[in-house]
Amino acid sequence: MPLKILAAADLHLGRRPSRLPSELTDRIAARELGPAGAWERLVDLAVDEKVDALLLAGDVVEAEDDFFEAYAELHRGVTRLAEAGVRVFAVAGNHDTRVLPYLSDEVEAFELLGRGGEWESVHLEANGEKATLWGWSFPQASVREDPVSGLSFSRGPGPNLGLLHCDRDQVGSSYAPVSSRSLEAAGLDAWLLGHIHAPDGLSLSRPTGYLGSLTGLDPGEPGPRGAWLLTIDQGTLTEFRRVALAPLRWVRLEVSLDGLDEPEEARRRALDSYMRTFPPGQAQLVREPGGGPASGSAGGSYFGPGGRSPPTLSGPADSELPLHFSPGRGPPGRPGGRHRRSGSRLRAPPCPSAGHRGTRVSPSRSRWLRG
Ligand SMILES: [Mn+2]
Repeated sequence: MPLKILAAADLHLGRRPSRLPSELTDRIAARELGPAGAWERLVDLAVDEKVDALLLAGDVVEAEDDFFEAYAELHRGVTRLAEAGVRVFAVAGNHDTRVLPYLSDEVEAFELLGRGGEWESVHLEANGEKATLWGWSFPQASVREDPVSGLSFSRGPGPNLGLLHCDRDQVGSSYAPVSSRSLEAAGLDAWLLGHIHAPDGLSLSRPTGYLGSLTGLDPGEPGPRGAWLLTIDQGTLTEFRRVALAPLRWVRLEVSLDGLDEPEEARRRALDSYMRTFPPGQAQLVREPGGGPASGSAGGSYFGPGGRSPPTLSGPADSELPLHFSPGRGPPGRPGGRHRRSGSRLRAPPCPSAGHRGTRVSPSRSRWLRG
């Protein structure tokens, strides 16, 4: 029996999805279409599929100062997961440096990793399979140092996974700037990242990158969204794929206005593009592989759920095909440092505040930033 892990990031519980058309919200409550609905689906999925652990890579909650509603949603979900025997691990992002420690103190089953900006590891074990999880949490909303640079991670048993909220390759960022180079040099088998809402195309052959927002929060977050399923079998990561469970999917339609003679022509072309994307008969209920049902709407740029049928892991993969993955880098070492729970901590050394090597800031990336 394999060890199954679900991972998600950037839930932003408490935020209302913006610019939803009234045709949609007349039929479906905005709650269902936003982070709260997505979180409920995630909990359903974890319970139904009996995963062993759920990992949350930060920015679980939208606003620290007014988190009562989000806290209630989170508390309810985590309690259900605990009752089902699913362990929940999270790291704090720049949005939830206070609420996650609070929740972790209140709910035993909710385990915050790397509290106060100190790296921490835990060992996961189920069905004879093992994994080691490393995490670091924002100690405050702004962190200008690379929390990975210069560290050596003593490998634990099984595949070693890093859980981190950070701003990758963005020199000078206030949101834990991390270079791809330091992630690679850390020697872990995968890095599950939060903060940037556009998901990377993760797979067994590309196991490090952004998980993306759990659901598209506005039209600037198009494409399939959801959680990622990792399966560990015989000591190896054997599956890494997206489960597109988001209740809402934004779709960008391309309409060429080249050679336009009169304004009315633009409307016709937009309609053509819409009809090609959502052919008649499919517009009202489009079920995507591995995800929940979605329905088209008159504006053509949005999907909404057609019902509450739960997503499933047994459908065809939404992302990449499974490939063989080799995690080994010699025999696993015993993690050193002070012990806490079943794992250990190591203190991050002071990091240089300047001179990070990173790639250039891409102007288009700033739109994904939810600082
Ligand atoms: Mn963030």
